[in-house]
Amino acid sequence: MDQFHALLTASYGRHYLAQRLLEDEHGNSALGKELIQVSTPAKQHIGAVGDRMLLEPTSPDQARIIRIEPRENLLYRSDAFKSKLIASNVDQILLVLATQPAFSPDLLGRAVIAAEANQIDLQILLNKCDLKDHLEHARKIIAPYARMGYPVTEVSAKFDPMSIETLRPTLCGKVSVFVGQSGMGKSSLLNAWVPNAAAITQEYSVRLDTGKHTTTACRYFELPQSWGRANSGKLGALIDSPGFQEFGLAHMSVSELEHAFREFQQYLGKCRFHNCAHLSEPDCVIRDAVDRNEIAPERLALFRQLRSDSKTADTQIQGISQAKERWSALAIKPSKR
Ligand SMILES: Nc1nc2c(ncn2[C@@H]2O[C@H](COP(=O)(O)OP(=O)(O)OP(=O)(O)O)[C@@H](O)[C@H]2O)c(=O)[nH]1
Ligand SMILES: [Mg+2]
Ligand SMILES: [Zn+2]
Repeated sequence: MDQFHALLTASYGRHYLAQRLLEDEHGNSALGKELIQVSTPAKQHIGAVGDRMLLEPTSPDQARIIRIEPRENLLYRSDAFKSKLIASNVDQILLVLATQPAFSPDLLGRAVIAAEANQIDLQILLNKCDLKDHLEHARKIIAPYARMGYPVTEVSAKFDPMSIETLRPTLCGKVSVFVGQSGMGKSSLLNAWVPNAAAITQEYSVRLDTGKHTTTACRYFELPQSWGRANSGKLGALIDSPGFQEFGLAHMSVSELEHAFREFQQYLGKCRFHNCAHLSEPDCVIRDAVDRNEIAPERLALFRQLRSDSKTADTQIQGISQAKERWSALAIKPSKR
C-alpha cells in the first residue's frame, strides 16, 4: 500500500497516534482529521510528538513507521536508565509555573537549561496570578531569570482572559510545548487557547486507550483556524505534556552544560584552569562573579549539581547529542564521573 507522510500527534508510552500531513487548496500544510494508530515501533523508531514520519498503512486506520524524518530539535529528559521524549520540532517552550502549589526552583532551573541547550526559545508563564498570597514569593524566585532576559508573563488561565489574549501573538504560527510540574495549569492554559481541546483530548484518549491516565500522554493541538496563519503560512500548535517531578539532564556533557548557562558565557575560558569546575579552584571568575552578585548563587549551585550528575553514556536516539568529553587529557579531573 502507498506510503504517506504523517505527524506524530499523540504518544502514550510506546503507543502513538499520527495524522496525515496534507496540503490545503492554498498550499498550506494541513493535518488530516483521521487518527492513525501506529503499531508498536522498533527501537530505532522511537518517536516524539511533533515527529514527521513516513508511514505505511497496515489497515485502514493503522500504519507502521518506515522512517522518522530528521528532527530540528528534540526535547527530552533522562535519568540514569532511560530517556523520556517530550516533543520534537518545537519552536518554543512554555514553562508553566504557578503561585500555588509552589513550584520547584530546581525544576525551573533545569527546564531553562534544557531549552538553552536545544536552542529553543523559552517563555516563562507564571499562572494562577489570581492567587495573590503566594504571588510575591513566586516572583522572587523567577526574578533572576527575568534579569537574564527570559521573557516572563503573569497569567491566570481561569480568571484573567486578558492575560490569555495578550499572549496570542507569541503563539501564533509556532509550535509551542508546555513543560511544567503537575498542577501548574498547563492543560488549563491549553483549554483557554484551544476551545475544542477537551474534545480532542477525549478522542486521543479513546484511541490510545489511556484510560484515566490521560495526563501521562503528550498531545498535539493545532491552534484555532480563527487566529489566522502567521506570515510563514503556519497555524502553529500547542503540545500538552504530562507534569513531571524530575528533570534529569544527565545526558548533557559538562561543556554543553556550561554553555547552557546563559549568564556564564562572558566568563567562560577566563578561569585560571581551562577545565575549572568552579568548585574551589583558585582564580575562578565564575565564583568571583557570584561574589559580585553578577551570577545568582543558586545558579552556580545548580551548575555544580548538574555537573556532578553528568554522564557520558552514549545513546542511540536520533537527535540526541553524542558529545563526549575526554577528561584524561585535562589537568583537573571532575569530582565525579
Ligand atoms: N486559581 C486558579 N486555579 C487554576 C488556574 N489555572 C488552573 N487552575 C487549577 O489548577 C489545577 C491544575 O490545573 P491543570 O491545568 O490540570 O494542571 P496541569 O499542569 O495540566 O497538571 P498535569 O496535567 O497533572 O501536569 C486545576 O484544578 C485547575 O482548575 C488559575 O489561573 N487560577
Ligand atoms: Mg495537564
Ligand atoms: Zn571557574
